[in-house]
Amino acid sequence: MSDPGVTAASEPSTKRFISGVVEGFYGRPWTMEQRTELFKREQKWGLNTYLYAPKDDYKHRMYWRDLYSNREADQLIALISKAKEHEVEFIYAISPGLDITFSNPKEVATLKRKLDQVKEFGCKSFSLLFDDIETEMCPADKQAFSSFAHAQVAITNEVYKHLGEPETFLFCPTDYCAAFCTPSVSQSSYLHTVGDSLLPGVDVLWTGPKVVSHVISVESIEEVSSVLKRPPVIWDNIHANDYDPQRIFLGPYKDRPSDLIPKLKGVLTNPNCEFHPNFVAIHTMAAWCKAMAEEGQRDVEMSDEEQDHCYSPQKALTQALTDWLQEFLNTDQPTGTCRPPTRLKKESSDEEPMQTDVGESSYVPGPGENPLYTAEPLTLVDLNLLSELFYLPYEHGPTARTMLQELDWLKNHREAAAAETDTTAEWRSRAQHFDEMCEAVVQMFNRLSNAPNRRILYDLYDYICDIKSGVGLARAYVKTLGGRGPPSAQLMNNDPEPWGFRGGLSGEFQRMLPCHGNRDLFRHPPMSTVYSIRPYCPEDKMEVQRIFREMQRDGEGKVPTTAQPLISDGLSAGELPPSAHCALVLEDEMGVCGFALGLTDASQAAAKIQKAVCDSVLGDFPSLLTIRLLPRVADLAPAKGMVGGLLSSIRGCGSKGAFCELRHSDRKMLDFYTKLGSFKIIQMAALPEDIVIMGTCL
Ligand code: GDL
Repeated sequence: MSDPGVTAASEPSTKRFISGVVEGFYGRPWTMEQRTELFKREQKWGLNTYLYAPKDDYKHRMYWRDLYSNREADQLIALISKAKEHEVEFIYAISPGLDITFSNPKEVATLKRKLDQVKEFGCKSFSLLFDDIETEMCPADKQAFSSFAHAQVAITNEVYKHLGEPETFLFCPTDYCAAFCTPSVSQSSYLHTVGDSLLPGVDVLWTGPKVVSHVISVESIEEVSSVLKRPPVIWDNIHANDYDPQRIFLGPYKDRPSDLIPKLKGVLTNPNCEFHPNFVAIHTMAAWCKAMAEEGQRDVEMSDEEQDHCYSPQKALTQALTDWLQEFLNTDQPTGTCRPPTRLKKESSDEEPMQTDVGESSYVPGPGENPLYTAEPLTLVDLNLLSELFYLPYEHGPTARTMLQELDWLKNHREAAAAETDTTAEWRSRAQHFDEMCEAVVQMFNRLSNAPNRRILYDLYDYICDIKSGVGLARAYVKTLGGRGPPSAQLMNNDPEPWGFRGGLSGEFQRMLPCHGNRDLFRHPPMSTVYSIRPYCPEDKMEVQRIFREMQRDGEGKVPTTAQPLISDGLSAGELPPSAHCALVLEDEMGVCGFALGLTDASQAAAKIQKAVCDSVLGDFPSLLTIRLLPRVADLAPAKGMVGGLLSSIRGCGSKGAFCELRHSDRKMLDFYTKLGSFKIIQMAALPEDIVIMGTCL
């Protein structure tokens, strides 16, 4: 087999918009019963496709060569016919990329045989997936193909033709998101090969800017479409949770403008591993898919912050939760999962609890005995709270955010709880409110765990237990701060129970890592700009000088011409070379937007330029660092990353400490170093008035 030489048409395909679900996550695949349930829902909600791609199904990926046994065949035949019954297009995907030798005709024949078998089961649509595989080709393939993309495209085109050019045939590239493309989407030779050589009838899957994309913009899709020469089918990982066992996503489909729809070939969500909790993910995505079609027919009122005029995530969520509530109350369970009849508490009544369905054998407590345990029914408010606690990968729901903010405030103002101050009354009232919010979580847990539909509950159980405990610890902490809890509350003593230190070994590893490991959504809301930090190279000199000059002229630290020079100015202007491994640059989409430079030994420079920095200072802080950012860098997280990197190099050279010179007028950097916490102002008699020196020990 040789490299394909097909020219693709750039006309947008006229086939229907693909919408639905991809079962494409790692871990336990869904059961046949769950998949059938999915088809019913898809049909009800107007979705038309299911892509079968469970990563850990043996014969989909690891043992892709093996044919299905008779029993498996029967199951697949039944499933495919169920999909048909519910007007859902069943696409069978196979992932041969772990170990296939592309250039071996026997391998290609094996792949065809496997897909022929599935075709015999009644399947008409297929997909070849090359995600998450080794990108280095084996020597035999290197000989036969000029690149990995050529190898994949050749086999895909051949299989597509072999199967009779099915109406739907999807290809998942190895570089399936912008973050994987080198050096960029528009310059990726891999994607260009796919765009140029993949037959036009084959559609391409794409996850957006990242594997789990926070936002998918129209521009980003236009860019990739022009390289691929066709609109992509989005494989959306927004609700996927296979990468973190502590998270599940119950928030609405969000941050994909509905203007995207006409630019796409389709959208498939790869949701949470747990089947039942995907009600919201799929329901809201279905609402999004309908958004354009229903524009004009509906009167969609948007709040100010919602810019999409066709789709409101908040409204879609409420609608989904309202429908989901009915599912929770559904007692139609397979044997073994049905809970005993519900005993419902009567609302605000002092009569005996209303027992709706107490059978003849039910125990009735006598006078003076314990009353039977009663459960309040689950409410829409509970489900809304549940969704807000387990919202989306880059965002907590509003209630979760408020709880974090309140805990943070209560902790930072704890002196008001300990002694009477101006804020004591406010502290108490906010502590009380925090306690009520925690209680609402506990009540939600109680009502959920009594919900009749045990299948949904069991899928959610670990998560709701976890959050109940997490909230419980925070609540106990606030009580202790307010002097209302025992001082030896679990979290405060030195020998806590295991639930006082959560996260296991993986959590421990994470807590040891700088920045990324300690990242949380509350303190580090996601950046919409992607920054990269890399070592400075000689070609950056001009850019660094340009930024320096620009900042001198009109940046925040604008400098009067009469001002005393700084050592940092010499470094930034290129008059002093930085020490080895002590220079970094920051880049965003537009280019270099900041830099950090350091001198491991600043004594010579100080003697020349800044005599006020005397030996006593240099004894404790022998090194210097400077950091400059263009005003467009609003987020200071990348600057923190640069300081961290530079200080660790300086420390690596054996230095005891480092200082920085700042001008009073440079509020942004003064604020920045102050907030870092580790830098303290160093008082120096002979220092010019407009200069501040801050130092940190290493
Ligand atoms: C991936 C995998 C997917 C997985 C997801 C989230 C694609 C194309 N492949 O990279 O199987 O579920 O991340 O972890 O998304």
